[in-house]
Amino acid sequence: MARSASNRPTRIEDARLTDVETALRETAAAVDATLERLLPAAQGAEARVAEAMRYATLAGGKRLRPYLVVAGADVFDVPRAAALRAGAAVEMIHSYSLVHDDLPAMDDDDLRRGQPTCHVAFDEATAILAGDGLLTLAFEVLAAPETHADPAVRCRLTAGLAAAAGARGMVGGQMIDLAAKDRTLGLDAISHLQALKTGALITFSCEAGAILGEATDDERAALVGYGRDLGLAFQIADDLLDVEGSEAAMGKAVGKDANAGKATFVSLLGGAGAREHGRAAVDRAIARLVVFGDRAAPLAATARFVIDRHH
Ligand code: GRG
Repeated sequence: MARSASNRPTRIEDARLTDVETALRETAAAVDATLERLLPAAQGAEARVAEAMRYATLAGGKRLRPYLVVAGADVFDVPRAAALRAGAAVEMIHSYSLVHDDLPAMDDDDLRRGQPTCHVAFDEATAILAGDGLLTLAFEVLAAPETHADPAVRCRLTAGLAAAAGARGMVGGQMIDLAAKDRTLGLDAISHLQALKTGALITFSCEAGAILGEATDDERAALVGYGRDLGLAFQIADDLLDVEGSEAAMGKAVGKDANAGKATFVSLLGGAGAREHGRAAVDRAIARLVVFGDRAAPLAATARFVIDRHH
């Protein structure tokens, strides 16, 4: 199933943004079907938390992270069902992080993915439990034999996702972000915060395809490098959209960072400077893909899409 991609040609510039939008839409539909199966409605006294988990995960979202898992896995011809399970696990972690980020104790938001946030639609305690349930279900999914026949691969996936989501990754980034409310961060500190808070999970999404495909160390490192630069470009685009986007298009409150006086790539570099910083990250991300040749064309197109996206 797995095979080395290192001896393939290096032409990857035929990447098209419209193809990314179509592929994202198609993958989102497949991810949604997978999530629907993994998050069945429950019976009994505990049904409310299952309902809140479904509410937080199934209603919307671009599904960019699962798409990255699938696009990376495609480089190694990983069976689609396995990639979708790993992508669904990452999306569960992402959805949990949004539920907890929106809580009154954190960002206190009312709107997410175009609908009332989980704690508004249910209640605060249920939203906390729904996040906990999604966090733990993600690892249950990765640890199951349906994700990969080889227990060592399942172990690598589980450990990788745990590291990306935990205190040295997303949770650590959230801690830095909360602590930064009372002081202004510079470019290095903002870059470190980004690499942990949003970058770690995006990087793991890219790496997961290489783990599933039992890629060589060099191939896995190339996808990790690609993921780091892509994650930076994604965050810069998010900062730009926070200034330039609308609540209707984004499905969440915009202008919050500026209103809170928080430093972002845009406040530090200006709009044009931030976009240039993001484009440079995209160029670096694409350069990492040379080892994969034509097979990485969708990943190259995705990098360009991420910085130019409108929502
Ligand atoms: C609470 C442990 C914990 C972590 C929260 C990621 C995060 C950490 C909070 C989200 C805050 C935020 C709005 C960050 C900016 C970048 C980002 C992650 C945006 C949301 O991701 P998208 O655009 O959302 O992929 P969709 O809804 O499309 O999935």
